[in-house]
Amino acid sequence: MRDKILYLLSGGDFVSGEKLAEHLDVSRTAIWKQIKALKALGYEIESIKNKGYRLVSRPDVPIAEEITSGLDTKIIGKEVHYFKSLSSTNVFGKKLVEDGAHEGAVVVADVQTSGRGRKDRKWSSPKGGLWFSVVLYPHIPPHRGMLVTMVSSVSVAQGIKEVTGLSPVIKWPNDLLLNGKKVCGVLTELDAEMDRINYTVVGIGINVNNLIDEKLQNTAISLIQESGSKISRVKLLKSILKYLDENYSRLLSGDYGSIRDLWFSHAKIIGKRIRVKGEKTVIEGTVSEIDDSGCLILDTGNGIARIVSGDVEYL
Ligand code: BT5
Repeated sequence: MRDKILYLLSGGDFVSGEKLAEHLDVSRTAIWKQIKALKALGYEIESIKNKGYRLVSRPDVPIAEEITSGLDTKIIGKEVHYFKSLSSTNVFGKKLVEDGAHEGAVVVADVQTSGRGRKDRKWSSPKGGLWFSVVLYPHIPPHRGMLVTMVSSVSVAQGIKEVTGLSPVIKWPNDLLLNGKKVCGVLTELDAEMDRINYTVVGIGINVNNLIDEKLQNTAISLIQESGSKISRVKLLKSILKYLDENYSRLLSGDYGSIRDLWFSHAKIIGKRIRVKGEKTVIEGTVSEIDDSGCLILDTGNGIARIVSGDVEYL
């Protein structure tokens, strides 16, 4: 009902309680209750006797009503679950999968109390950032799982560019950098059988208007630091979901080539000398290619190495 009320108030003029009640076929008291709930969520709504209600401003909080309004996507973001605080949006995303969530369901939290990176590393997730996960069921072979991360990173880069004008660079496999510092990390968790992926939960963490943890000041950056002004998290999330919808459709249709091309246009990695730290190995070399499963192809000087995962350091 709240989304309908917001829609009816979106013109910016006063709308009487009676008219709202009539449109929604509920009592005026029910409308008043919903207006109260909207105010509690941060909507500024003026109410004047005999005139009705007027929407003055909307909050920059990624609640379902804000994200789904006007979001013209086929798969992504039809279902949005917002929390003020959550342990981790990826953990909740996996619960949603167990409950049979629709593909494209989004979980977003203002704060994460146990945000995680890869290999259970800690992910700092204070207020002001954008911490969210998307549930996907890409029934592609498991060896192409990396493409889901690539599609997600590209979509975040496109969204950041559209909303802030900034151009982050993708660092293989899952980072987005601004001025050499990490502005976003992607954690793709998946469940697969031998020949196909059952589900993936893609967790995306973006430093937007949040303060950067003191320990991370040398390696991390936020969008507000780079752009000099506050960024709308609602606009940013909607933009990313729009691009993700487009790029994910490319993945489902098997258009791996165009995903690779898009990824390359945001990653300047070919010809770079790097060191990759794996679980037990460290390999150095020059990047000669990313194959169409998203793996790094390195010329080590002694031969060619194909890298499936690891942490990259530029030399
Ligand atoms: C990542 O891991 O970069 C994946 C981060 C994914 C976070 C999202 S938020 C929504 C969803 N819910 C979750 O619980 N997680 C996902 P990795 O490549 O392992 O990088 C982790 C490292 O990044 C840490 O060890 C820190 O050094 C650094 N780090 C932690 N918090 C950061 C932050 N806010 N900004 C930049 N760097 C950070």
